[in-house]
Formats: sequence, structure tokens, C-alpha cells
Amino acid sequence: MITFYDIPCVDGPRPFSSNTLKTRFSLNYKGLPFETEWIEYCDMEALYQKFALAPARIDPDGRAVHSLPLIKDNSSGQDVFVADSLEIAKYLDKTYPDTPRLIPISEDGKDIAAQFQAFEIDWFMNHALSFAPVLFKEVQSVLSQRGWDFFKVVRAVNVNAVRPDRPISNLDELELSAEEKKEAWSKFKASFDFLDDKFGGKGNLTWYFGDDISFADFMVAGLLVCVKIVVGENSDDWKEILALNDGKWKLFLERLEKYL
Ligand SMILES: N[C@@H](CCC(=O)N[C@@H](CS)C(=O)NCC(=O)O)C(=O)O
Repeated sequence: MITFYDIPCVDGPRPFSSNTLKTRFSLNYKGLPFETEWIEYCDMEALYQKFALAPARIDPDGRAVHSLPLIKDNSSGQDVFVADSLEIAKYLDKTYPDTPRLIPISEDGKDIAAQFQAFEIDWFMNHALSFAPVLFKEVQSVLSQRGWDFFKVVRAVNVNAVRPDRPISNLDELELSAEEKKEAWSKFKASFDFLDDKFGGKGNLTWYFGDDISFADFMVAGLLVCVKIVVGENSDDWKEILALNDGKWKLFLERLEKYL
């Protein structure tokens, strides 16, 4: 059985994190049975310590990051731990070869997993980075106070990287003017024109790799579902996103709903 460590919303055990959602989509798409253990941000390091796991990564500021998603798979008789949604996708493809692949087999020798990372960076980092502070601030609405107290400090570092002229020590200090928010939202919404081309072009919806679903689709779906939950599905901003590119992303999410 696979144990999937996910981050809960304050009002109950439901996912909101774009990163863990990628893994939830992946597990469900493969049809692999799993159980979820809900872990708050402030308890992630203790979880890693409980199993004597090394941090998932070291951030550029030197912080050891004990991140989710993390899975524990004991199907082989031994506990195997894998962190990071892309690493988990690679592991699941390798360990469960009879299930639908998340990362297509490369026919030209190119590293497709690396292309996925490049795609995500290209989309979000190059087209919509200024949206990150707005999204982080909204995350407060779904976290417990303990979760927010951790999140608001670690994400301040990311916000400072985007806005180096006005450094903050936690997200409570982050003040975004109506104008800044509007601009960030419009950049984020405009980034879907970049995605439109990659998902079938105008008036047509395909998956990132054409006919077959892959992990790249879950990268986009993970962030979309996160935005929906964090800003609220009745918000005008969310409704606008669903209407973008002739309703493409609404249809996209409807088609993936069964893997949530
Ligand atoms: N690239 C990683 C990112 C994982 C990640 O940063 N997850 C966040 C949750 S959205 C986390 O656990 N952060 C903990 C921290 O920053 O201390 C993935 O795709 O799994």
C-alpha cells in the first residue's frame, strides 16, 4: 500500500497544494490504491525526522526543505520513500509499469522529465511569477494558524526574490496595493495564452503531449485546482480563468476531475 502525505485545508482533510495535487492526480490516474496522511506545514520536518529522511532539497538561501508531496510505498515488503512530485512520477512509472505512464518514453533520447521541469519554469516563472505573492497571501484562508505561522515566514524568502526592493520577514508584512494585485492577476491570466498553444491551440483542447495524458497536464491542473480552492470558486477571478481561451481550462479540469 502507498501512503501519500498531503497538506490539509483548515476546514478539513481536503487538498489545496499545487505540488501535492500533482501527485494525487498521478496516483489516481494510475489507479493505484493509496491512503492519505494529512500533515501541516509546521509538522513536515518532524515527519521527515520520524523516518530519518534527508530533506527533499536545499533552497538557494541554505534552508533544508522537508517538502510534500512525499510517498511511502511498502508494496515490495520494505518502506520506500520518495519526495518531490516529479520524482514520485518517475518512481511510479518504474515500479508500476503496467499502469498508464506519467512520463512518456522518449523516442529521440531526450530527457522528457527535464522537459517537464523546463515547461513548468517557462510557464510560471517566465510568464506569471508576479502572481506568486498574491497567491501566497491568499493561502492564509486555507491554513490553520500553526500552518500559516510557518508558511508566512518561509514564503517571505520567495516573495523577497520577486520584490527585492521591499523585503519582508513574513507574509503578514506583505502589502499589495489594488493596482499590484490587478497587474499580477492580469499577468497570470495572460500566461494562459502561452499555455493555449501548448494544449491544442486556439479552439482545440489536447493534452500537453497530444492524445495521452501525462504529468505535464497534472502540473497545470495542480496549480489551477490550487487557485480555485485558495481564491474561491465563486470569486470573479476564478470565473474569469474558467472563461479564458474560450473556456478551455474549464473543459480541461472537467476532463481531469475523475482523477482528483
Ligand atoms: N518541486 C517540488 C516542490 C515541493 C514543495 O515545495 N512543496 C511545498 C508544498 S506546496 C512544501 O512542502 N513546502 C515546505 C516548505 O517550504 O518548507 C514538488 O513538485 O514536489
